[in-house]
This record gives sequence, C-alpha cells and structure tokens, in this order.
Amino acid sequence: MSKATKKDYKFLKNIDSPKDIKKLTSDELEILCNEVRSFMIDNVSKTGGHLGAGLGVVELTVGLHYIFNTPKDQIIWDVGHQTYPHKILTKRKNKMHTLRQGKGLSGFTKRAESIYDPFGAAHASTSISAALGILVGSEIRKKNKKVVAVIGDGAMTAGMAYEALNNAGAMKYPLIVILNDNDMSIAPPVGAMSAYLSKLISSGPYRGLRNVASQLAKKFPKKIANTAKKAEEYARGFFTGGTLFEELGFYYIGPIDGHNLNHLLPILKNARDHSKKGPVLIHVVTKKGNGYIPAEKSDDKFHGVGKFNVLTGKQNKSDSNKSYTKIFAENLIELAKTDKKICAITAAMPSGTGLDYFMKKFPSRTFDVGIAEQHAVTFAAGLACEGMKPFATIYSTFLQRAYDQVVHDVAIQNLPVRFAIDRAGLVGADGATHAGSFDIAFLSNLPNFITMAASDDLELARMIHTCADINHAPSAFRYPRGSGLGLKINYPVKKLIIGKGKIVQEGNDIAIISYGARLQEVKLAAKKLESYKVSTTIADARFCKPLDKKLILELCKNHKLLITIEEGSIGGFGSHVSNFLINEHNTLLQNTLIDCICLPDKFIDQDTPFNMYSIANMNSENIVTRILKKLNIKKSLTKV
Ligand SMILES: Cc1ncc(C[n+]2csc(CCOP(=O)(O)OP(=O)(O)O)c2C)c(N)n1
Repeated sequence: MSKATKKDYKFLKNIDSPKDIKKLTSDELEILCNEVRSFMIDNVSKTGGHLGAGLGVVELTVGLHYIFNTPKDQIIWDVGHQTYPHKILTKRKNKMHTLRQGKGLSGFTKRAESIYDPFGAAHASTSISAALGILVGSEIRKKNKKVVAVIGDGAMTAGMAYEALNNAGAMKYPLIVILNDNDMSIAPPVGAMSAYLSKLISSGPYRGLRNVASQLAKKFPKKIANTAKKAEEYARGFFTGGTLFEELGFYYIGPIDGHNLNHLLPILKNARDHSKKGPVLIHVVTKKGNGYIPAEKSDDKFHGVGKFNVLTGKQNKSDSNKSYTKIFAENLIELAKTDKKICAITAAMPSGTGLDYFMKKFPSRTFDVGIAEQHAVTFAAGLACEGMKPFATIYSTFLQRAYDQVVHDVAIQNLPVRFAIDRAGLVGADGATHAGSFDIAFLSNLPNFITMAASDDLELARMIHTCADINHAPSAFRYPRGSGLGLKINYPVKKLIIGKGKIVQEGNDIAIISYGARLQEVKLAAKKLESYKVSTTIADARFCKPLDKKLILELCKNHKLLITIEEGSIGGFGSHVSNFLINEHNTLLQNTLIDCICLPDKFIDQDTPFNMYSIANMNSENIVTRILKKLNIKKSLTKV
C-alpha cells in the first residue's frame, strides 16, 4: 500500500509545475513524495503502464525539480518509462488518466508533448549522449543551462552509454550524470558492470550530507578545496568508490540513498553549483517499486503492469489464448530437447521474449547479454561459427539498433543465425517507439537472408522448426505482440518448404497475398467483399525472401487485381513483389492491377492495436474500402 492516504493530496493538488515545488519546506517535500506515489499508483491501476521504475525515482524527481531550474535546465531521462512522477510534476497531472491511450499522454518522454521533455526516449541508453550534445550545443550558444542525464543500472549495460561516458570524460563539460542504481533491469541485471556497482555499494555506507563537502572538494574554488581536502582524503580512503568512472574522467559521488531527500538535495545542489570543471557522476541507490508493497514484493517490481486492484496489487487477467511469445518459447524448448546445438540469446528481455521458460530448462544454453542488442547479434554470429544454432530473440524495434551487426557480422559472412523477431507490427500502448515497422524491409533487402512472417500460431511453430534446419544462411521469422488464435500445435511440427507460400482460399476476381498476421483481417475483408459479388483468392506468402515467384505469377495471371499486405513499412514484401513483376513480367501488368498495402509513411502514436491499424488503413473495413475503390464499385453503408 502507498504511504499516503488515498485522495489526500494536500500538497500535490497545488502543484502545477516545478516552480510550485520550490515553495515547499523539506518536511512538506517528503509528504509531496508520498502523495505523488499514491497518485501514480491510483492512476496506473486504471491505465496500466510502467509502475515500478517511477515509484523508485519519486524522491529523485522531486529533488531534481526542486534544485534545478527546469525547463531551462534540462533533465534527460533514459528510456523514459520512469517519468510518470516527472509528468505529474510538470503540468501533466490532470492528463495522467489518458496515459498510453489514443490521443493521451505517451508512456515515455516526448519532445512534442512537453517543454519539460527536452529529449524523447523509449529505447535504452541514449541519455548521456543526448545530454552531452545538448550541453555542448548550449555552451557554444551561451545559453547557460545545466544538463542532467538520469540513467538506470540496466541501461548502463549498453555500449552506447560507455561511448558517451568516454566522450564526455574527455570533453570536460560540466555534465551531470545520475546513475539510478536499483539493481534491476526488467529482470535482475546481468554482467560485470552490475557486479561492479554492487561492490561499490557494499564497500561502505551510503554517503550523506557529512561527506558532501569533501566529495565535491575538487569542484570548489581553490581555497575552500584546500580546507576540505583532508576530509575528502578521509572519505576517499574509507570508501573504494567509483574508480571506473573516475578513470573515464568523471568525478564520482556516491553511493547515495536515493530515497533520502536530506542526502539528495545538498548533493544535487552542490553538483549544480560546483560542476564547472568537468563531468560528475552521482551514484544514487534506489528501490524499484518503492513504497508500494505489491510492487516491492513482485519479481519484476511491477516493471510493466496491466490494470490492477490497488489494495491487493492483483492484475486483471483476461483469459485469452496463448501468446505468440509463449508459443515461440514452447516450440524452441521442444526443439532443444533433442538438438543440443540450439541455444537462445536475449538482450535483457527474458520474460518479454519467453526465454525465461527456455532458461529454466536449458540454463547453459540461454544467454542474457544485457541491454546490448549489437553485442547479442555478433555474439550469436560467433556461436554460429562454432556450429551452434543460435536463436537471437529480439523485438523488431530493438533489432534496429543492431543493423550493422546484422549486415556485417551475419549476412556478409552468411552465418546461420536465426532471428526470432517478436512484437512485429504495431504494438499498441507503447506507441511509435516500440512499433515493429521496419524489419521486413531492413532484413529482406539483405543478400543471403531468408525471411518469414507468421500468420497464426501454427505457422509460427512451423517457422521455428523450419529455421532450426536452416544451416546454410541467416534466417528470420517475425510474429506479433499478443495472443495467437488458440490453434492446437501437434508435435512433431511439419516444416515448411523454403520459399513456398500457400493458397488459403480460391476465388476468381481478385487475389490478396498476405505476409504475416494481417491474414485474419484479410479473411474478414474477403467475407465482406462477397456481398459485393467480389470473389477473392487469398494466399499466405509465408516468405518474403525467397519470394514464391510461381505463386505470385499465377495469382497475377488469373486475377484482375493483385494486392499485397503486410504489417510493415514500404520497402518490404509489397516492394519485393512489385519489383519482381515490373522487372520480370512487365507485360502482365497491362491486365492486372497491383496494389501494395503497408504501413503509411508516418509514425503512429500509441493507441489500441486495432485503432492504430485503423489509422494505418489496414483493418478489414479499410481493406474492403480500398479494394472497392480500385474496382470502381460503390460502397454501400448497409452492405458492409
Ligand atoms: C534498446 C532497448 N532494449 C530493450 C529495452 C527494453 N527495456 C525497457 S526498460 C528496460 C530495463 C531498464 O533498466 P534500468 O535502466 O535499470 O531502469 P529501471 O527500469 O530499473 O528503472 C529494458 C530492458 C529498451 N527500452 N531499449
């Protein structure tokens, strides 16, 4: 339970923007923190969203807005999933009930949403780079602002964070980096960095007010620095603190209890006032889910939740079909039972990708590499060199980050890495940053690659089993977020013939060839078209590469309209089909119209997946309208 009494928002009700926070006394700030927590829990219980991370940074958020002069001074939050308290305190309190919904507040930071969000995020580990760029730009243009990056210990596992630290340490600008160390990513964090941070924390008690002056001695003008030096030496001898960051050129301060405003405020103030000589890293220790017992007690600290009961913390579960993610995990487990070469890689997403199940069965063949998609892909390439059968299991949106590794380390060397691409297509509440829009285009254009998209549960199972046997080339299969159709999967699963699609239904007038999970909407559209006496052939392409040229040719020859559809951007399946027809069978196009339905050339904000596909004009109703228009048939409101 939250510490503040429900609805008793004595101070929060008067807070519109950070300038209102500055009027409060330190005791009142403490109460405000409890109210923010309570308000956030109430809101997220109705909207769902990322709760644990925000609960962990309430004091830090209040402290930052109390000490710094936002929005002139800028706070760059990494990932942005922990910014609900920040949103509440920066003029968005009254919109929190719209969080992650259509036309509502984004679940992450977003420049277009608020002047208090100077940099948009959602993918991890960008904050230090962005903050450094903003600070350098601001110094060159003499804007005289303070810039603070707040990055989690999970996000600190990504290479990009080190590239930024390395650069910032050498540049000597007064960047302030706050490392929010809650010893959690979505799952417990992995790797040597995590162990290093634990060592820093266990090497001494938290530093509080008493050590602040000594900690910042180097930053003070010379006279004061001399006086403070003794204390500083004592402090440094006593604590082992921060060698790695110091070597990178940062002044390390910490570890500090991130829930104790009495410690936080003076340290933030000193960093603000005395950071002229170079970058500072403040190591703050917090507890993910802090102040809400169900979150604190749960394994994932309520990282991401659906709607829930505030009193019990119990989440509303809909009894829907098995998710695609689970189907993937079960099939990979089935394969790995008999094939010891099969192994799986995740970049800090064991539960999101279903590899937590795989890990339980095959711990020595599961690799959580941290938030490190680039490394994940090249690591998988290395495993493939040794005859292993790696399944690099990465959300479509996060695979974007590893594109050079996909091209240079996998495709050019023709290494049989299998890419299991979860969250393909539009994903709903996480919005544009998490949409899996581009992988069809950016993988299918690569020589050597074999690419597939699953239209249902069974097809996904067949693709996993097919991929396990592709030892001569890189391969990829994509599948959407959410539940499958509840189809029964019998083992052994029949494998697919590479490059062969299938006819789902035969018709005479038009043909729709679907690549991936839009197939269900296509079937609905074909049903609706019957009432207009339009008879539809439906094909499931299964493969974008290699294309089933024979099937495409047949469909083209025998129908007056051939439509492709896919849950991805231009440059994907439709482009491959049209290229093939234009380049190799141009004359056929005199008799057959070609139309390619794909995601529009714009980023679609968060909404329900259905509404997002409506905006993209890709639901059955939209497909019908588009086809009737092509056929010059007037659409009647009563018929559809
Ligand atoms: C490039 C990338 N990969 C994966 C994710 C998914 N993801 C979102 S939050 C998160 C954990 C972040 O951990 P940390 O930075 O410690 O923040 P915390 O949630 O613990 O506050 C992950 C892996 C992401 N946002 N971006």
